[in-house]
Amino acid sequence: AAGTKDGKITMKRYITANETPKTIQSVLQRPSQRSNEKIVGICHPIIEAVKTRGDAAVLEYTHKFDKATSLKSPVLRAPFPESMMQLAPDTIKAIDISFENIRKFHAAQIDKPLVVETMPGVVCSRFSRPIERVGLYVPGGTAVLPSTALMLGVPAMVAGCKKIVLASPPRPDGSITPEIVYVAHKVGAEAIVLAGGAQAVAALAYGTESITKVDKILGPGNQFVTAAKMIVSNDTNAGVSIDMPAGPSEVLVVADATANPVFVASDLLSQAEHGVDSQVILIAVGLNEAQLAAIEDELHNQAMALPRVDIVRGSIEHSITLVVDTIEEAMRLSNAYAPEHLILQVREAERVVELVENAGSVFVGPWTPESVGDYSAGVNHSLPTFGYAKQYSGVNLGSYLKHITSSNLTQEGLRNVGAAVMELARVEELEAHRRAVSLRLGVP
Ligand code: HSO
Ligand code: ZN
Repeated sequence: AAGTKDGKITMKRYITANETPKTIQSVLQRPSQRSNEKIVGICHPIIEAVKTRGDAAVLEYTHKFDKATSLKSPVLRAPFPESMMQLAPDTIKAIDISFENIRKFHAAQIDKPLVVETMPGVVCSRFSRPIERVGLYVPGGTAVLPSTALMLGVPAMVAGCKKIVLASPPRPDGSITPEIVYVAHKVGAEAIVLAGGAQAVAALAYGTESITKVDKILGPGNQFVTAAKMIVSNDTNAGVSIDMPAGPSEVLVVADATANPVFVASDLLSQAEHGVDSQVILIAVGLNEAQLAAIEDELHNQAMALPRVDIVRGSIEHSITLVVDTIEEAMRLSNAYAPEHLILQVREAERVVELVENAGSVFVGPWTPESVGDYSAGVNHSLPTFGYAKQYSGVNLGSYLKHITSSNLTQEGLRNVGAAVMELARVEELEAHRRAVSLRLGVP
């Protein structure tokens, strides 16, 4: 059986040619999430409490949920003390290199203002301005994630957001991971909210005595964070937007006979170790029994040597291998699944990229493990999960900007377009609209 307690750690295998399309569709369903209503029901009173009682409520929840009972203030303000960002030189170097690559890639996304003359004398333009205040949620939980602080903070800095506030649950001693403090410092954050969950989201959305209200909240999180983000973004009185809905992390690897089983297994496992709810899918293109067995043996052996083998067992339990005949079929299935991460370990991987319709981020060829994108290549790792790659982009520079349009007409321009405007105003029976043109042009 798949990923059983002491048996072989292995993904359930399906040969698509032997199954009905319906079966394949159903095995590609994401594992269902804990009832959303229940989570929402838990979040509502927390959000209300923070809204009405501010800092005191945030602190109470942090004492309760994060066990940081000694914490006196829910916020750490810049300039952050040196003593809170003491790091090994190698760690500083790794953060600095990653920071610089992420900065470069996101700086290249700055778009020049667009100017189009649609008719003589009718000039339309579009330009961008940063969202003024952003709140960046960096999850706690089973791993510390300074890389997420980089992925959210660097584009905010590049976009020119005036206020950058991080939020992350503190450790039980009330402190925050020094790597996260260092990143907060590097991106110019004004504060770190020492809270997690719905209480952190509420504090960012509504503000408290000591926490700045923000205009947009970005960042991944567990189901409580996601539900809270949905709730506050639906509250028209909050005036806050969010990046995207989030679900458990996932990877889909497409591998053919040219793929190295060692590499394939390591990529599957690097996603599997994130959490028991992570999902990992292998689409094997034209592999025979021996080739499939080679990957499966690698997966088991590498998994057994991992410190987080227990988490891996959990995620591999609901992960699958699909054996298909052609790369076209593989990509059809991948596009239908819309993976957060898509890894292509196939011949002519670059050409296969052209077949990608739905994916958060693509990793091309044998030398591109997902880890490079998770940390240091420069691409963002805050990506749409749970099939949302069908309609959402990952976090990018545009996530921190508004695009504003403007039009600027000359008298000649108004003459050129005026008749169309007046006619449509007449059709819509909006006479004041029509007159705004006719009075200017001196026509009836
Ligand atoms: N793969 C995760 C990001 C991450 N990996 C953070 C390591 N640290 C979701 O894209
Ligand atoms: Zn990862």
